[in-house]
Amino acid sequence: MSTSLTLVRGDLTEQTVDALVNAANSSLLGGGGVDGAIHRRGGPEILAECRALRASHYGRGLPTGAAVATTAGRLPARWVIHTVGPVYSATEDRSDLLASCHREALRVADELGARTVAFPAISTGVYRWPLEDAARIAVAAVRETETAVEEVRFVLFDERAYGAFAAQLG
Ligand code: AR6
Repeated sequence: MSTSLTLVRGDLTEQTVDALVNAANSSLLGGGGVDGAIHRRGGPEILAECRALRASHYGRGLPTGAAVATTAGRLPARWVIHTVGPVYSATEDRSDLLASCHREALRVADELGARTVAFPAISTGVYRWPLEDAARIAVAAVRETETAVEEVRFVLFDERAYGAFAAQLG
């Protein structure tokens, strides 16, 4: 089945979908940006599950490019899929790790049975990945992934990010 890729300009935490993807860090204990907004609006249940996952599986942290799911707490979604994007490097090619975030998030979505999944522009904030390049990698990774997810929605916070993703979907 083919997956439709859609774009929305707005706030990830307001999306009514089966699963929201969080641009987390390997501690799984929250942070700024999308991660901060998810924990703030989703409530303490999400952090409680993240702590339990750390204790049971990720004592050394969730590796970059990997993904894991928790409840979405009070958010209008069933699950949050946490993934850790790579910090941008001008000297080392880390694009496969960024692609892996998208592949792994969709693999976890398939395990959960999620049919609609919303992604932020992973690594383009605190982790400084140039938007146009990140958009190219993200869209290509989703297009190349075999998944039962019916809609992948990229949710972009501002006009520049929206434009970068729109150019890729063109
Ligand atoms: N909805 C949609 N997009 C958003 C939202 C939102 N509510 N808030 C920010 N963005 P970032 P990263 C955009 O920094 O670069 C955290 O501290 C933002 O404009 O959230 O992967 C984590 O704990 C940018 O385009 O994630 C990690 O430590 C994009 O989301 C670290 O930041 C991603 O920005 C991860 O950095």
